[in-house]
Amino acid sequence: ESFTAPHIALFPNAGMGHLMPYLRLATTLLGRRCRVTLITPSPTLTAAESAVTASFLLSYPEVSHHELRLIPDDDNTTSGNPYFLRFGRIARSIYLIRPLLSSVSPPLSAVVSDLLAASQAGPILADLGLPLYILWTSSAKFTALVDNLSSDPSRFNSSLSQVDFPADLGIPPLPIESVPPPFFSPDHILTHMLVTNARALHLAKGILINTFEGLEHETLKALNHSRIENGMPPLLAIGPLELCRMEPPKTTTPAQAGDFKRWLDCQPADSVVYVCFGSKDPIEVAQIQELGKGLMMSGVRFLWAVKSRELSDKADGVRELLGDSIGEDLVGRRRGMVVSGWVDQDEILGSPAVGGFVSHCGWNSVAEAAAAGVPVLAWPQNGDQGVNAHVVEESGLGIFPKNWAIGNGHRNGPVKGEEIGEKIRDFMKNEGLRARARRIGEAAEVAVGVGGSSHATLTGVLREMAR
Ligand code: BUP
Repeated sequence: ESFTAPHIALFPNAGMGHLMPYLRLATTLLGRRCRVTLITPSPTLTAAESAVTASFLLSYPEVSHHELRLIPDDDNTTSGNPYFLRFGRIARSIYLIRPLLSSVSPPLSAVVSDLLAASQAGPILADLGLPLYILWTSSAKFTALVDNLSSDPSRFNSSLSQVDFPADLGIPPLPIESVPPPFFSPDHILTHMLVTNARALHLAKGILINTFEGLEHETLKALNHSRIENGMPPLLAIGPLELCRMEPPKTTTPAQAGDFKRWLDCQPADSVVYVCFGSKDPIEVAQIQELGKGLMMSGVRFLWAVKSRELSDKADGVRELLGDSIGEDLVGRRRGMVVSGWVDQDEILGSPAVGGFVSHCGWNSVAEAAAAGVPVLAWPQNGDQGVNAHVVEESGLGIFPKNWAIGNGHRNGPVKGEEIGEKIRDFMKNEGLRARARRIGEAAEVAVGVGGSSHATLTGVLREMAR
C-alpha cells in the first residue's frame, strides 16, 4: 500500500456487543500495519468487558490502551435499563476525551467511535482537526430503520402493519414486529439517544460496518446511493472483521472449557447445534425450560451456552433449572453439553462438528456465523435482533420462524418444547440451507481477501485517514 499507515484511536461503547467488534477492528487494522490506540470507558458495565479487554491487551501488546474515567452518575439516574443509563453516562463524559486525544503520541490520524457518541464527540474532534468515523455495531438494514426513525421520530406506532422505506430506496418493507418497541415512543431514552446522534452523523466521514457484499448487497447498494445524494457519510462494509487471537478470559473454568472442546472434537461433522442467546438479556425461565425439552426431543447433538444470569447461583444450577430429564442425558455427555460462563464463540462456530446455530441474532453473532458459513436458526428477542433476523432469512444464511420472536410482546407464553424440537431437527437436516450458508462463508473470505470488496473499502478508508 502506497501510503503511511495511520494511527487510529478506537472508542467503544458499553457492553460486549459493542466491545467485540472494536477488538476485531483493532485486529484487522493491525493486520494492515496501522497503529492502534484503544480507549475504553471505565469502570466497565460488566465483568466480561474488563476480562476480555485484559485478555486482548495481553495478546496484542502493540495496542496502546487508555481509560476514559467516567463522571459519576447523578442521583436521579440510577434506575432503569443499565445499558441505556451507561450509554448516557458515557455521552456525558466524552468531553474528557479531549486532553486524552491531544496527548496521544504519535499524533492520531482518526478516531473511530460508536454512533451514540457522535453528537458529543463530533464537535470535539472537529475542533482538534481529527476525522471521526463511526463503527456501526448492527446490520446495514438496521441503519435503514434508524435513518427512517430519525427523519421523523413520531413515525412509528404499533398499529401500523409494516415500515415502508422511501420508494426510490427499493428496500422491502419491514413488518412492524421487527421494530424495537422503544421506537414507538419518541421520548424513550433509547429513541432519543439514537435520533440525536443519527442527526449528528454528518459530522462523521464514514460509517464502518461489520458486514459484506455477500450478506447485505441490496441494502448497501440502496442506502449508499441515497446517502451520497443526501450528503450523508457512506456506509463502508469492511467485514467480516478479523477474529482476535487471544487467551479466553478467565470466566469459564479451564476444566469446563477443556471439557466441552474435547467433547466437540469427538462429534461427527455438522452434527452439533450450538445454542446461545448472547451476553445481554436473560431468557425467561419458562422459555429456557421449554428449550431444554426441545433440545432433548430434537434428537440432535447440542452445545448450549447458558449464561450464568439464567442460572441460580447454586453449583448445580443447570440441573435445577432444566429438571432431571435433561440432567440425566447430560451427565453421560451422550448427546449434549450445557456450558455456563463465557465461551469462545468463534472457536465453537469454527469447529467442523458445528452444523447449525440457534441465535438471538445479535449482529456480532450473525456476522460470526456468516464468516464461519454456519446456518442460523434466528430467534430474535429484542433491540435490533428482529431486523437482523430478516437479514439472516433474506441472505439465505438461515431460517426465521417469525412466530417465535417475542419482539413486541406478540407472543403469549413460551414456544413449546415439541415445536422447538421439530424445528431444530428439520433445520439440522436441511442440506440446501447448509450449502447456502457455506457459500456465504466463502463469499466472506473473498470479501476480506486482497482485491475483495471489504478489503478494497478498508484500503480506501485508510488512505483517506493517512492524508
Ligand atoms: Br454470550 C457470549 N462468548 O459466551 P452479539 C458472547 N460471545 O464469545 P449481545 C462470546 O460476544 P446485542 C459468549 O461471539 C459476540 O462477538 C460473541 O455480541 C461474543 O450479542 C459477542 O451477538 C456478543 O451482538 O447483544 O451483545 O449479547 O444483540 O444487544 O448486541
